[in-house]
Amino acid sequence: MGRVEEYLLDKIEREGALHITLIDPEKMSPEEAKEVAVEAEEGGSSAIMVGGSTLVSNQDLDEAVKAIKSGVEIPVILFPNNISCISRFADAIWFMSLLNSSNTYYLIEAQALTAALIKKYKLEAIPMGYIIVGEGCAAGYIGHARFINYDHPEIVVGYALAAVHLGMRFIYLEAGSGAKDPIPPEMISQVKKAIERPLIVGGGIRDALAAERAVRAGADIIVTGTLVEQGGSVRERIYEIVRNIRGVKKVVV
Ligand code: 1GP
Repeated sequence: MGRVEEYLLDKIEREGALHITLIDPEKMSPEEAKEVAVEAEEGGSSAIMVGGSTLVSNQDLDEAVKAIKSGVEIPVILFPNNISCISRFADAIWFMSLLNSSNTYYLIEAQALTAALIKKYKLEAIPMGYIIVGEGCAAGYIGHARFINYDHPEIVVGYALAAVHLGMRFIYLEAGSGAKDPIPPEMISQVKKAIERPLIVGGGIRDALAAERAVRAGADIIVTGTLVEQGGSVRERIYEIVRNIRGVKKVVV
């Protein structure tokens, strides 16, 4: 297990639940990305994820990661949507498979194409099973995700358990960036009950209350992206989320 994974697990153990800020280099300049990351760290985010559903420029990614790294101490983790989303300047990469994709490219082929480069760059690869649920937004469209309704947690539990049996160490329930409704607490609960793995939840979480609801249902890591693109004080909005989720008792029913 690598340094970033150990750091995340240790922090979950100590604090109960973590917040991670997602930065999409397509939506801001490297300087803006750095500013957001600095404020996110000050607000209490435990890491910065860098990626976006439509990101294609490796150069833009490199510039963003370098700028972010120059401003923060917390780890920078790549959140790749394709083979171009690898940067040698990051600390780690979610080595993820989109489990409910109908396209083998997103299941294993993109991973096979980038595995050697990740080794060459000595990037810490953190194995993660990624499941897109509900509307899925751009991520669902790009990733050819088979639609899973919010009313069918048992299907999502099946994917999550399969990921655990395959040895994946984190599970990510994704509603899609900008989703109207975040993943429902009942679904989070059922997945968390079935797996003894850290559970990441993201998509459509816009305020501290929604984040708290997800953590209460069993989420270990909350990811927000759109929140930092809305202007105003990033630091304050993230601080509110972090304050609300820290130490929340998880009631997995
Ligand atoms: C996307 O889950 C993340 O992968 C973030 O979603 O932009 O809706 O916060 P939002």
